[in-house]
Amino acid sequence: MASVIQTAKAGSVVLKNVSVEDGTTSSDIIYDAEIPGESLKRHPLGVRPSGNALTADQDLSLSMGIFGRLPDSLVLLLLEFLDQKALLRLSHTCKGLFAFATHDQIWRELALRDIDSELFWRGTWRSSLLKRTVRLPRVKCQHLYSDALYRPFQCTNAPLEPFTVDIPKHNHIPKLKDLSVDEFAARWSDKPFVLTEPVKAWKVFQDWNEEKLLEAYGQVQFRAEAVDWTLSNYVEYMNNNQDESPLYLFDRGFVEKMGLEVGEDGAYQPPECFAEDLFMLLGEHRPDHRWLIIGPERSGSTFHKDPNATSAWNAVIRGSKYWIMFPNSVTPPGVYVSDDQSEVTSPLSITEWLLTFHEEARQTPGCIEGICGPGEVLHVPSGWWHLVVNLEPAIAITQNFVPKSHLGSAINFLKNKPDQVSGFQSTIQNPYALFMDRLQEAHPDLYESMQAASQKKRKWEDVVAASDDDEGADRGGFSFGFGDDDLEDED
Ligand SMILES: O=C(O)CCC(=O)C(=O)O
Ligand SMILES: [Fe+2]
Repeated sequence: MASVIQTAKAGSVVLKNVSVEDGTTSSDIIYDAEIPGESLKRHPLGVRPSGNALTADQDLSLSMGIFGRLPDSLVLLLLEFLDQKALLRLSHTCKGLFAFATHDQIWRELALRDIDSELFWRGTWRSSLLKRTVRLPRVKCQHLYSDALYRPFQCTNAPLEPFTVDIPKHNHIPKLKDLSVDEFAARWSDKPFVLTEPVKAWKVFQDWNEEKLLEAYGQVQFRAEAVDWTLSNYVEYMNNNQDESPLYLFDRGFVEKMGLEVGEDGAYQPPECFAEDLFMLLGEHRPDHRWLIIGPERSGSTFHKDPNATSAWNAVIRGSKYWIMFPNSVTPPGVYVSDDQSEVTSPLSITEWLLTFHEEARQTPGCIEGICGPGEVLHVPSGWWHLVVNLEPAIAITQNFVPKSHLGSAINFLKNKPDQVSGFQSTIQNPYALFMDRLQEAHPDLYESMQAASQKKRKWEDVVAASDDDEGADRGGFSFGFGDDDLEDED
């Protein structure tokens, strides 16, 4: 078995007499990830990008048997079918498969496949699943050439700052001190902007930091993507992980779980200009509309539009977020949308998108970007695309709402995209009918004008369809202000 000796390199330890079946010798294995002065660009096992194979005189994949003949991404995909035991065994067969079978993304997939909320975070997914802190032997794999292994490492370690500086002048998201309801309705409900003042008066802005949250809510479970973890476990994860796309705490039940009061004199209060919210008419049946968001650097949200054609505000309590946004009609570079907009495909990780498409995006007309810092709140108008990345560990609250100016969009969405409507309790069979009933009851005039706009639009579309039949002409692009620029009436 292995005996351990200190080496000349400070902080690292070499294993002696390790029996690894491909002939790895003691000098092939180094313990400890921290080697002072080592370039961040170097993969911990020395794995290099695929292109290096072209000029290489050695290639570890030649000793990987059948696996060595498959594309590296397919090897990773196949390994996702294995369990812990099989992965451990495979990792002992040769250096190349050691690198693949210890790749932490595989262990993350394994953990998330059958997630256990009791899973205690130990720095890597592999250690957490094995229930002990296992420091990975640093088998030298500099003759393994694999983008599938190298790229996630590169993305995890790519600095984000270069993407956030030198924002072209016309791309800047405007910053305002505060806005009244009337100013918002008259000029701003279609534009992203940042308010710099109102959040600074919130109790949670004064109170919330990692320490205090842990003290008060450390044992409360919150939702982080597919996992329900205690806040204390999530914070352990947040402060010590190497995931390319870290799990993001995004909890819709935080107000109840934390026993918060919302409103004047409460823990927080929506800024005045966002107070008008017609989905409030749905009362306890309104779809999910507020979330606590916590995440480390690199965590964030890939490109999406907010649900049910709602608008949103996003208030940063701690940390900072970089936002890049596009209006409804401009699909961001690198994002592919199905005709009915029900499916959005884009690179899996935010950093991958930034590395590949950011430069082009910045030059795309309509692009708008900026950083939202602590105490600031950003407005996302209905229908706008946005990608958000945390530049440092961040705590935020977001809330979705329907201002009068986007009521048409929300109604049209509920009516014409029932398969894409989200966040309602499953007992609500017909969100559209429920909302229209409530609207008619509370605001008969508004209800009538929405109905009239809808009918006008339908008539116009009949005319266009008839003339298209006659002339084969394309006459899209006109709307009667029903606020539904990209929503086709599909009934
Ligand atoms: O903070 C974030 O990651 C952004 C969340 C988001 O998409 C939103 O608030 O609409
Ligand atoms: Fe969003």
